This record gives sequence, structure tokens and C-alpha cells, in this order.
Amino acid sequence: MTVASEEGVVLRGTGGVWVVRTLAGVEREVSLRGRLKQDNAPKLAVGDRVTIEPAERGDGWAIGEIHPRTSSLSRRAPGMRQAERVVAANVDQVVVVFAVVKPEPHPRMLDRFLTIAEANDLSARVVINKVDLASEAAARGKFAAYERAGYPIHYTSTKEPRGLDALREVLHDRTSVFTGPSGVGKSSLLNALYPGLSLRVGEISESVNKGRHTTVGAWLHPLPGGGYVVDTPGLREVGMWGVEPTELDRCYPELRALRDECRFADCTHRAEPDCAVREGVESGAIDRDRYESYLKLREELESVERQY
Ligand SMILES: Nc1nc2c(ncn2[C@@H]2O[C@H](COP(=O)(O)OP(=O)(O)OP(=O)(O)O)[C@@H](O)[C@H]2O)c(=O)[nH]1
Ligand SMILES: [Mg+2]
Ligand SMILES: [Zn+2]
Repeated sequence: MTVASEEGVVLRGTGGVWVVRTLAGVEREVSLRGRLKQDNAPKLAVGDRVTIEPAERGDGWAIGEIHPRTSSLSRRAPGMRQAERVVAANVDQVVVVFAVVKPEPHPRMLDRFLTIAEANDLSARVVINKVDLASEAAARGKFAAYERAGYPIHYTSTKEPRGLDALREVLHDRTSVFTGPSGVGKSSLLNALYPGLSLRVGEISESVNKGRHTTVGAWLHPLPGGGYVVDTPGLREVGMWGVEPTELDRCYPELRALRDECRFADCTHRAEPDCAVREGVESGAIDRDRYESYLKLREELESVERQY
């Protein structure tokens, strides 16, 4: 008997076993065909569209083909290695989640998540969760620079609840990756938005203070009514991948808007004369902290480049 191949989307994977959801809505455990495991083959990621076929041996299924991606979210793999980690494929937007407190937000870290989205040519929005723990005015003040840079910001609480309907609306019919530090409430938010998901959430004291991650591995979840969300484990540190130091200014929307007005095409915006970016900082058009974050990240990218 021959069984026809099927098309599907990769939902998750651990230890070489992947779960693919077929167009008919059936979830199948599948392996990867040998030739797709070779070094030059694209690394499979959640969100990949694939063709699965009956395995050569046994009665299981195997991925025979990975379809071309429309986009992907990649960052540097953790650790000392210089390697790429594809977080998810066929992504429409990145939702960067931070908490207003618990854990205390670090703006430099938020900048990193946002520049990674920009470097992947993905639109990004910011969610500031746990607004039940602080005044909304204080929260808005803290993140005003991001609003001015053009990022849509959602202020949310899963406890009160607040801001959930507006967030659910922008997730509809798209593929969105939820990313951010551990313990900010990414999984809690997804549970509050879509009660059917039943994702595991952490105990705040343990997951935040001991750095234990409640979510392990990226999972793609189909949404009722259309679209997907990817819940990812929180990251303590995150690095860019495949970004030249000279391209970094494009990853800050407010710098990108001015960079072409600098006198020198290769302006680093550090000390060159007639630098439109530094003039923007002086006039207040560019937030000084965001500018300094650019300088620091640029320094880091240059030192990585010197090393390798
Ligand atoms: N006060 C308050 N606590 C929240 C809110 N949302 C989530 N929490 C709590 O924050 C803790 C962490 O929530 P998780 O959803 O596991 O956080 P996460 O971002 O998914 O963490 P990782 O999976 O480790 O990356 C839990 O104790 C939640 O109950 C909120 O809006 N307000
Ligand atoms: Mg989680
Ligand atoms: Zn400049």
C-alpha cells in the first residue's frame, strides 16, 4: 500500500523527534530524513512548512522536504560559539515581553531583543506586562523612548486583567514570536489570551530568582480563528547574528531615519562632523539612552568581528 505525502507545519521538536501538524489538523511525530540532517541543509525550526512522507522503515513518518521560508527569527546561539540559532521560521512579527517590575526591566536588554527583530527584517511590538504591580503612568514614563521610536507598546496584566483584547487583535491571523527574559509572563499572557493553550507557568520567586526557566524550547501554537504564536523560553542574554557593525544603525528606527543625512556615508555617529544622529541626540529627537545603547552594541559587534 502506498500512502500519499502530506503538507504540514512544524509545531515543536525535542531530541530529533518533531511534531508536525498536517493541513488536516492531525499532529504527527516525525523524524528528519538523513539528507536533511547534513551540515549544508537548513536547520529545521518551528514554523517551517514541510512535506512529510511515510518513513522507509517502520510505520512512522519522516520529513522529506523543508519548504523555502518567507522569513525567520535568528539570533546568536548561546555560549562562546559563533553560531546561528533559528528560533522560528515564517514569522510575521516579534512580540518582546518585559515586566514593569519583577523582574526589573533592563533597557539595554530590551534594545537587544528589538535590534534582533530589526536585523531579521521583522516588525516588533513591545508588551509591558504586570502593570498591576506599578502605576501605568510610571510604566509609560519608563518606556516613552520606545513609543517615540515608533514601536507599538501594549501595557498588560494577566491578573487584573488589562490590555488583553488589544493584544489578541494584533495576533490574529499572523505568526508571532513571544520573546523576552524569563519570568516576565510570556506563557501567562498566552494562557490569558487563549485559555485553551494551558501552557506551564512558573512560580515567580523560583523562576526569577534562581533563573529556572519554566518554558523549555520554542513551541508553535495554532490560534483559534487563525494565526500562530510561538512561546519561547526566557533568555538571560541574547546576541545578534549576521549583523555587520556598519548595519547596526539601521536596527534603531530613530537612527535609521537620520543616518542618510550624515555628511559621511560611513558615519559611525561617534565623533564625525555634521553627524545628523548626534544632532538628533542634542535636539532631543533621539533618546540619549537609546543612542548610548547603539554605541555600546556597536562596540560589541566590532570586537566580535576582530576576534573572528
Ligand atoms: N503580578 C503579576 N504577575 C504575573 C503576571 N503575569 C504573569 N505573572 C506571574 O509571573 C510569573 C512568571 O510567569 P510565566 O508566564 O511563567 O513567565 P515566562 O515569561 O513564560 O517565563 P519563562 O517560561 O521562564 O521564560 C508567574 O508566577 C506568573 O503568575 C501579571 O500580569 N501580573
Ligand atoms: Mg514561559
Ligand atoms: Zn552620523
